[in-house]
Amino acid sequence: TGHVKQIAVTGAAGQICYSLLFRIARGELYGPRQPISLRLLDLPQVQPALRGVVMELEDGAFPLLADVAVTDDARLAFRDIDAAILVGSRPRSKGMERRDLLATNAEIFRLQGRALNDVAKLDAKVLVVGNPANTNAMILSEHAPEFPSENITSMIRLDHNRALAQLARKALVGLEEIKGLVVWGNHSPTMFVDWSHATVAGRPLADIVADHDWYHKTLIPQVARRGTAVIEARGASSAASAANAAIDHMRDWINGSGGDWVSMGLCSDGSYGIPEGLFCGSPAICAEGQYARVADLKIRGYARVMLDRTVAELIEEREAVRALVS
Ligand code: NAX
Repeated sequence: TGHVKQIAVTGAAGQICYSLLFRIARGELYGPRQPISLRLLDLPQVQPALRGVVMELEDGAFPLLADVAVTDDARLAFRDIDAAILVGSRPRSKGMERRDLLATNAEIFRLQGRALNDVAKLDAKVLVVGNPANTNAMILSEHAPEFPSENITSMIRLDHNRALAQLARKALVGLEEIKGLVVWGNHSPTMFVDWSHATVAGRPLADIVADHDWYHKTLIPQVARRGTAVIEARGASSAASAANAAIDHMRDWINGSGGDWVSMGLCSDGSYGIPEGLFCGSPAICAEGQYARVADLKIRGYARVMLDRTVAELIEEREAVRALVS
């Protein structure tokens, strides 16, 4: 099976995966000529539900889907993988303290980090979707010391896509015409939609929209609250759009972003005043299976304040996790 791409997906019995897996099976990550094999990981108690998902994958009769394996063991799921999308995490249940939520997820990503370290190929591309995604990615990376931290990323693409869609609508331009948009920081209401580098046909997007009040008072809070708005309307959290963002993130990383910026949660190299080792939404350009962080941007005034604010929250999460283990 040397030429079949091995893709691990965790939380495979959950609602995001119910959309994600079928799109991967159609070939949306590696393209229409690349056979793939899925390794589905979820908890022991949901294995029956997972078998139902496997039946439906079979019933999709996907020509590219060479094989589907199901397991509750990360070491089996991650062996020799080319890519992993880590969606599974413990959601916050009623009455659960934030501390318990962090602790439970820290334990999940500690174990998965070890497994990744021990059995994955060093060039595997990993995306963490499960919340708190940035901090989970950091824990994963810390427990996979031999696995390159640059091959671990976290998802901020849903926020990026949400912002892009609203901006294109307001500016009356096509989505693909907007270049240089970035969402910085934590995947949480503190994330910062930065339009200060964004352009349409070389013209600053801010000049085209003109209404700066709208940017500050409508767009930024609207993107921040979008997840909650979807829950209120749908009675369940964003799933299809989250799966779509995960596909966009991985597909661009694998196939390139056509010269444009995308937002990815990247392990900080210390630039932009983001402490090294934190996973932070950042601008990147993808080409030939690699991403390059967009460097040397000027971050001033409002942008500086907003970036510092979301970074402060990431530092706080890191301290909270540190306090739990010591
Ligand atoms: P579901 O609760 O429907 O599914 C989660 C699945 O993960 C369940 O099947 C559960 O059994 C499994 N799971 C739990 N612990 C596991 C472990 N240790 N190993 C393997 N599987 C495990 O949640 P869903 O709506 O699919 O959302 C999944 C995660 O994505 C949540 O943490 C959610 O908060 C997060 N999201 C992250 C987004 C982002 O932009 N980074 C956006 C969408 C989403 O909110």
